[in-house]
Amino acid sequence: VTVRKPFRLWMPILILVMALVAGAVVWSLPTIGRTDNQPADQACDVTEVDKEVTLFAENIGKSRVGYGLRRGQASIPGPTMEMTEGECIAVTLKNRSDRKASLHAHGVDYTRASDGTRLTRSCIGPGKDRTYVWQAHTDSLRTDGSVEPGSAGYWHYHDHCRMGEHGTRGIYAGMFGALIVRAPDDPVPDVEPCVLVMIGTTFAFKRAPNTPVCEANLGQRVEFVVITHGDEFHTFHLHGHRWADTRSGALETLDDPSRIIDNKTTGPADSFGFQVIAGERVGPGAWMYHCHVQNHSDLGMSGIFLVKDEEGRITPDAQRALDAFQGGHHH
Ligand SMILES: [Cu+2]
Repeated sequence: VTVRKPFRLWMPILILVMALVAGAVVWSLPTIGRTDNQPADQACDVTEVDKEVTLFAENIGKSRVGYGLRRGQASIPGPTMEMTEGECIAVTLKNRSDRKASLHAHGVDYTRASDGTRLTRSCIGPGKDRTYVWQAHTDSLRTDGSVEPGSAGYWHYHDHCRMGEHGTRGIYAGMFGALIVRAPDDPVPDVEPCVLVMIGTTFAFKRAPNTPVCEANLGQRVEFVVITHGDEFHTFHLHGHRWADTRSGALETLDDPSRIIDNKTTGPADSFGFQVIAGERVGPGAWMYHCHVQNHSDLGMSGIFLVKDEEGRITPDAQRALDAFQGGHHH
């Protein structure tokens, strides 16, 4: 009896050890590969992407950080990314800023490896590079017959790592940009999209009269992308033009009942966009855009949509309005 006693003592210990090992394996399964950046970890094979982009994160002056396509070209907002449904894009971030940085996208498909957060260990330190992979899918029917929407939309990307869990300091430093995903049949604008980012009581840290001037010739198709960041809610208003409150800002058919608006309420991390025909029914001019929260507009949240004539000349009327806008704001 006494001979078998040690064996009976060993059995529970052995079972406990085996359970611990099994538990450790199961626990580590979801995290295997989380710091790697292998094709299998991404939403699509990084060796077969449709587009490759390099983005640099760089300090701008003392308090700002931006993204740029080349060294020394960081801007706020950063470069506008464009994708078409069905495409996969690999964005290699070269962090040349002084703190941790990442890319976190809204609206598209990505895996944990491209989530761009501390939680998923997909931030990178200063001097490091990392490739983030985004996939935009087309709409389709699920097996139950319901519609799975496509990725098309006016989205955005931003830092999620600078000096905290949520990228708050990155966003307030200027680390954000627009991400436009088009459906295959979407019309393409005639001029570069006008990206307006409402943050604090500014448009991308600028107040009137230093806010962006969106320019187009009469009759051109112009695309606006409006992104909100920070802690304020805003109401974006554009003079002389209006759009449908839909995914693209357009109506699908003549009897599409979607609401037509020229003023939209937005909150932090909201984004929307639309296309207008510059000066349609109203002609050339310096048309104002502004936040319609009155104390925000009074603090300088306004700018100009400059519609020139068909040959690209600024009309005398538009010039007078531009001068009044410049002279009416003291900063
Ligand atoms: Cu506002």
